[in-house]
Amino acid sequence: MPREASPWVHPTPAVEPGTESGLALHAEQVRSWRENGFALVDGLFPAELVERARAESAPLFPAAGSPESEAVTDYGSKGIMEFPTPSDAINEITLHPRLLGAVSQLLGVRVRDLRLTQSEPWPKYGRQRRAAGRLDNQDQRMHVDYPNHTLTHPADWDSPEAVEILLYFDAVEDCGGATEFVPRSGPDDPAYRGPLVRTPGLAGLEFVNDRTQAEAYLHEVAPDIAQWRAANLYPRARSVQHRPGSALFYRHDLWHRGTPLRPGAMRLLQNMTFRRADCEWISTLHQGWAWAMYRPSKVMVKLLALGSVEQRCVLGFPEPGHAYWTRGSLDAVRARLEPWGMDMAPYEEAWSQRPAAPPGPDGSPAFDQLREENARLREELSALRARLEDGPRAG
Ligand SMILES: O=C(O)CCC(=O)C(=O)O
Ligand SMILES: [Fe+2]
Repeated sequence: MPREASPWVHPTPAVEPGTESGLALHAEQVRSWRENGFALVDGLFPAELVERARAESAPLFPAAGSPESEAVTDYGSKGIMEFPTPSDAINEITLHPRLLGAVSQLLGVRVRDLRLTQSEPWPKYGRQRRAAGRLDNQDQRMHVDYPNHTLTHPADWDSPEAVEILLYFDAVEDCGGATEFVPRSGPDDPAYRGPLVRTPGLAGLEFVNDRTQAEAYLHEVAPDIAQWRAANLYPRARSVQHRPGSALFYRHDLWHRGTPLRPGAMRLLQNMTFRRADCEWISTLHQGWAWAMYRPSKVMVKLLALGSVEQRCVLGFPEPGHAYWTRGSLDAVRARLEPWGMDMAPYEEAWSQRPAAPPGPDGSPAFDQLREENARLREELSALRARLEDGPRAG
């Protein structure tokens, strides 16, 4: 019996750029994310940027309908498009002030207190075969994303730690395969009464991605879980209606799944996650930003040097006024990054206005002060030496 399509959820427009409030999301979008677990938003990015991101990414992946595409059976870009990517547009989207602003609104923290942990465009294809069998992602089982993002379990619903995003580069009418999700109805929603472990891959259950095989497996080994999912998750699914540039803001604890694309179609989207700086148990999915600093393209060095203070913070760079900054580290980082255009002024300024260091426990001057005093004495000494050495020649 063919499955009935789930009811659609349509995107709502973001705040117009340049509006006085400077905010990116409307209050209702923030409320929906905080209470119902999702906000589906249009118009966050300029259309031109979204088009460019697609144009710069698509050629790096197998073409729609190609034999190679039949072998792409899971999430990801196989490393080739992990942030920082060869596509300027993908990188620009990742650190776009409107996106960072939206995430900061959702989590209720400053942009400086956000950290990027995932940014990667990846393709999905409407394939003839389910080449990966139980692990195939064409028709996914209902799942939550937290198991491979965090070492723990998402904190209580009202203390969200991270925002995950699917930014679509296609219209759902063209590619099919709408993402489905289960909106949380409120604090008493049985689907969201934790712990969220009634899913393959967790709590002793094997990992199975394919919906049919996952539910059959659960039916066999944990029939109560299969029944619970059949009653509480699948019937309540809603489908994401998207066009290029629509962004689904969701959470690591939102039930959702990918559904089969139209045969022969390709869908490209950019997956991103930002966590709160204090949630270290949420891992960075990629190799890490410093690892990319040696790339011949210098893409990472430039992003860091030419980015804003906020954008650098999102990559883990210490903010102005952070204890990392001392006379020594300011000079050293300047030496490393100024040749690439880095402006150290905000860091210098915060340092020059730093409060006096409190004395050590025994009343002795603090380490920082001693270091400064040492540096001053060293300078005096070398000036004296220079004068002594110059002396005889001058005289
Ligand atoms: O393909 C989709 O629409 C959703 C993908 C997804 O949820 C996942 O890969 O974890
Ligand atoms: Fe997912």
